[in-house]
Amino acid sequence: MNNIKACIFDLDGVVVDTAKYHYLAWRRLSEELGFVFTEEHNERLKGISRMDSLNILLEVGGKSFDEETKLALAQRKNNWYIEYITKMREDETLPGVREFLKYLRENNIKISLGSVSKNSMIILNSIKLIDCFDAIIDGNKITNAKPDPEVFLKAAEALSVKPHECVVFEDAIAGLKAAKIAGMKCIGVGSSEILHEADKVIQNFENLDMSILDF
Ligand code: B16
Ligand code: MG
Repeated sequence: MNNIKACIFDLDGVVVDTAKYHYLAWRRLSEELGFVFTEEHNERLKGISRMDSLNILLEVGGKSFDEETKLALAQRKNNWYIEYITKMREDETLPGVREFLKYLRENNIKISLGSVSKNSMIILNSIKLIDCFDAIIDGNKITNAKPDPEVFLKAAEALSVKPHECVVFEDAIAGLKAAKIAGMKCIGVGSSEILHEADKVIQNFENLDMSILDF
């Protein structure tokens, strides 16, 4: 038995693999600016806010711009990104996620999204997953990106549960840190070598049962 009452899900890299679309859009921007941005560079952007991502991209390309230009560049990237994510389909939901969300609800576990993405509603709409969440906390509702715990604390508040009653599912180190600072358990989704700060690590959501919430 445990005292877990809620699960909070990161979006990009946990529910869907949007990293490839972020990459396509950032690469398009780098090409316009005249330099190469590789998939390896893109790894550095996972879980990081849009403007922080742009700053890393510009550092890779050795470019600097004033704030106004940077906002316009980020907007340009985002417009391309939105083109891609509006075309996403239900079968792009990562393996086992849809079934696990349904299973949690059947077992009276509350469910929230906890993402820094400002595009989360577009994505959840495309993959038809909005109804699976009791609360949705995303980049439009927070002022501080991960590793600040704000996004997860707001999710707990929205679900009327205490932080120590929550488990966070995360694919990024910044997200694991945020969960820990929030006083929550966290389960890494991906490689245990990279996500060693997590309480547990899973490869995907297939064949999970309630024992995953035992700590
Ligand atoms: P947007 P998450 C994060 O989402 C992504 O991992 C990160 O790569 C992205 O830059 C960030 O959202 C902002 O996204 O530009 O759509 O607002 O992992 O917290 O769900
Ligand atoms: Mg993520």
